[in-house]
Amino acid sequence: MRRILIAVRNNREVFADLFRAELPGHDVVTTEPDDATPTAYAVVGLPPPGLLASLHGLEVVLSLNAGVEYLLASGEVPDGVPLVRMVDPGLVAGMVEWVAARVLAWHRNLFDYAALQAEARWKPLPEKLASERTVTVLGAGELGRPAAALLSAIGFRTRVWSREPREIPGVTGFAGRDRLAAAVEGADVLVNLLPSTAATTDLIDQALLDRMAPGGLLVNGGRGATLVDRDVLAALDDGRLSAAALDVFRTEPLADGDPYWGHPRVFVTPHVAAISHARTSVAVMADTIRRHERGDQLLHVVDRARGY
Ligand code: NDP
Ligand code: OXD
Repeated sequence: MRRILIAVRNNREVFADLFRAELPGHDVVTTEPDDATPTAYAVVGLPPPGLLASLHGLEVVLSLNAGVEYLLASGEVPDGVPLVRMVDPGLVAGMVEWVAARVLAWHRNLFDYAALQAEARWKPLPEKLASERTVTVLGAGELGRPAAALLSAIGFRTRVWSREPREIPGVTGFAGRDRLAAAVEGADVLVNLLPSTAATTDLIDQALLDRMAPGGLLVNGGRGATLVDRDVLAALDDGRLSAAALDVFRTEPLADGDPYWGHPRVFVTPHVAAISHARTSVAVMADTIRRHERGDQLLHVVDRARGY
């Protein structure tokens, strides 16, 4: 009976019961028993330091998160043990909705109308068609691709940027660092859905923001480390950006007194753009365990050299 340790932060028993229903022949535990049985599978979100390193007999680490920079930085996933990141229909649906909600709210002036209502002002604002706006999505992965496809279906002129060329019907693709500026040139909206790696840290800086059309929207659903915060704030203050919708931050929770909190053109959500729903994510992780035990190739194994 192989052991599955559920070490997610919240709702451990809910996850454990779902795993027991999916994989009845396994020993599903929520704390590590003090015995000699190896822990074949660890299901983790952001595990406490030392937890992964303390386990023996690990065969696969299953991340509840799509982004695994924290696990990689911990250095605790043993060499040779696959780290499988979360790719789950619930996560995709959440991110696509959040990105579309933020882009449409800006496009249809809903942020401005909320501010006007607070002053009881009846003031129709100029409107544009979606087809008159360009949206660039940084990242064309599991989340970036469907987000770009939906924005394109709504009618936006849509571009994506990735490391390798990616084909998405109706979307213009750009690949490689030397095509980043071209991907962002003249964009009205810049959406970040990149993972946090050495190559993406501080990528969105003043020089890149200056490539956008004046008065645009920045949407960050990827990771906080990709933004140079002072450059974003400066662009908001001088009108180069008209708004920023931010879900992720360098420090989370966002510190009291952080300038993003009180900025009238910043719209904060507390890292909720896409959450891993227990039902859909356990189905995906149980499938990974079945694949492993059948000897099939695992899907969505993190490439540690690339960092995602
Ligand atoms: P994927 O690994 O599927 O996709 C990542 C994309 O980024 C790929 O298209 C990849 O290019 C591109 N990329 C990575 N590095 C570079 C680079 N240096 N230059 C250009 N392109 C690059 O990840 P997901 O789509 O599943 O998730 C993306 C991120 O979203 C996660 O890592 C996480 O940080 C964040 N996230 C945030 C959530 C939230 O609630 N706010 C929830 C879930 C995820 P290529 O296609 O060529 O490999
Ligand atoms: C993730 C996240 O990476 O929730 O899954 O940020």
